[in-house]
Amino acid sequence: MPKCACSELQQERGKFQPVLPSILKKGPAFVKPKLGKATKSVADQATVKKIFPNTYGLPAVSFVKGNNAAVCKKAVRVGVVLSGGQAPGGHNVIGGLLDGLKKANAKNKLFGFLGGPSGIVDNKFVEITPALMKDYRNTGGFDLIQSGRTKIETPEQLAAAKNNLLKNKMDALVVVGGDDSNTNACVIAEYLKQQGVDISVIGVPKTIDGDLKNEHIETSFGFDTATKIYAELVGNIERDMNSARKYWHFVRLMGRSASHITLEVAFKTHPNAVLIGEEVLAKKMTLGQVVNQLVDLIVKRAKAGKNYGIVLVPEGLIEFIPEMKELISALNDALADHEAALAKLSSLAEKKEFILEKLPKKLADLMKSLPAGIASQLMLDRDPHGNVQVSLIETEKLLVEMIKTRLAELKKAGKYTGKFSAITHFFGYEGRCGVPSTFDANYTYALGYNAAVLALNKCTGYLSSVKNLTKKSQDWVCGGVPLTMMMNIERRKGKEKPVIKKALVELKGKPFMHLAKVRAAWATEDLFVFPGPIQFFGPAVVTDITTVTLQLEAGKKIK
Ligand code: FBP
Repeated sequence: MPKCACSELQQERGKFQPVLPSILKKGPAFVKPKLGKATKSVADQATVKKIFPNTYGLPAVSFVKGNNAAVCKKAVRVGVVLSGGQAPGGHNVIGGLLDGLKKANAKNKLFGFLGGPSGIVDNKFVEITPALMKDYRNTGGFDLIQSGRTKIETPEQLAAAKNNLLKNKMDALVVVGGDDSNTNACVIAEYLKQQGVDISVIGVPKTIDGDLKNEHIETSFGFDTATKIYAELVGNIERDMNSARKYWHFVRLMGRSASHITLEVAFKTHPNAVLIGEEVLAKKMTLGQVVNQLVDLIVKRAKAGKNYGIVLVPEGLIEFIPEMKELISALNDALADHEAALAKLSSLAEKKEFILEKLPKKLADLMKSLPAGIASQLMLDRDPHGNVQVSLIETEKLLVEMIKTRLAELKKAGKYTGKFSAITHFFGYEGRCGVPSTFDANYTYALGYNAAVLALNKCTGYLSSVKNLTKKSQDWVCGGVPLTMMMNIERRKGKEKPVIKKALVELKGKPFMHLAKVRAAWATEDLFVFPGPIQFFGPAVVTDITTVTLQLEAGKKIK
């Protein structure tokens, strides 16, 4: 394993000791699980129960003080895997897990499966010792053991995973992932139970997208840091724009489906316009209507002498526009149904021609009306979980092209005299491996430590839950939430599948309602905020601040 080169900041940050919730502070011997009521899945209960007969309906678990020294007597071996997209704080999950295990029994061992879930199937792992962990504490990235998007689902993959876990005498597996990876964790937990194998599977809620949340998971880790990084960049652009006053900036922000990242970055920076995919869907807006809404703003600002502005666009926007959603869903099915035939065609152009013939005429016409680049991007391979790779679809460029055309029409009709010079940006990968904020450093450490406690208590099919997050980390509440509780049935790769339901932006939720109140003023009055970089040292008011989303959800008032 290569030793990483350390920057000055990393060396100083390495000394930071995350603050554990008080309940976990004395160690796993002093906390006992308290079981809540039996749970049910968020939807499609009968179907989910049938697919997960052994892990369905488990009670939620909370940890309370108590003597539980018995769980520390036998030395255990635990495997950990990082799954899916990177998110700041992954290394601290591993650090917390290691420290929780070692605190319980110095003979406990932690192993990291390499390269994501494929490492379990291929039996590639490394022991994570305190010495190895040392250089990775409080750092961004997943490079200690890397990540991957392999989905363990075929009978062969499941059997290989089981055999490798047994061969390595593992007592538990911790899967650090988003909604799809944790769905997969539940599939593995259920499979092991069905096979009579006594190995616990615990999930940890990771994703910068912020769409893995519910009453027990107030936020997924990484969201805090990633949105702070994007907000710094957006704030810098706003200041540049406000200095030069000659460009319109269109910034697409990551967040595959939900628009939480865009909403949070908007709260931190007050852009002139912010598109929220969930609102576009609820209002059943066409692409043309989305464009016209932006054109109206550009014309209005031009009349006030402002030929500049900034628009935030969620990367998942395209999937929320009803006509595009229908097209993408038909494309998903057609690509899955004709996989073999498509594999024989070599160029993307040939594949596109082939697929156009398989689509209903209305959708084929829509596809043909899109700029060639965008139509090709819609055809790209789905990820192993069946998701469209929206990070590769340049929606911001599509919007700019359509806006230019509309403004030219208005100019011809004498209804617009301004100048429109647009610059596009995409911020995604820039934020996924940043140095975790103090919030994420503490949160991820607590999630990992808590996962160790769940594993020692033989809980299986649970997601590590640490809540009460707007309070100081000492006051955070720890426990586990059953993975099946979050599931529903969705169509993936042309088939109905059980998956953890994504938490989208709620239009009746406090964060969106707040946006609805303030955005008209942001549109015209230039109330930009320049948040600057994440602070790791200094007054708590700048180092310990949590997201506006969390604060609003907790009922706090925001200016
Ligand atoms: P996870 O849900 O696995 O955390 O990943 C989310 C994400 O960062 C999205 O925001 C983005 O669309 C996608 O990953 C990009 O995927 P990839 O890393 O495969 O390019």
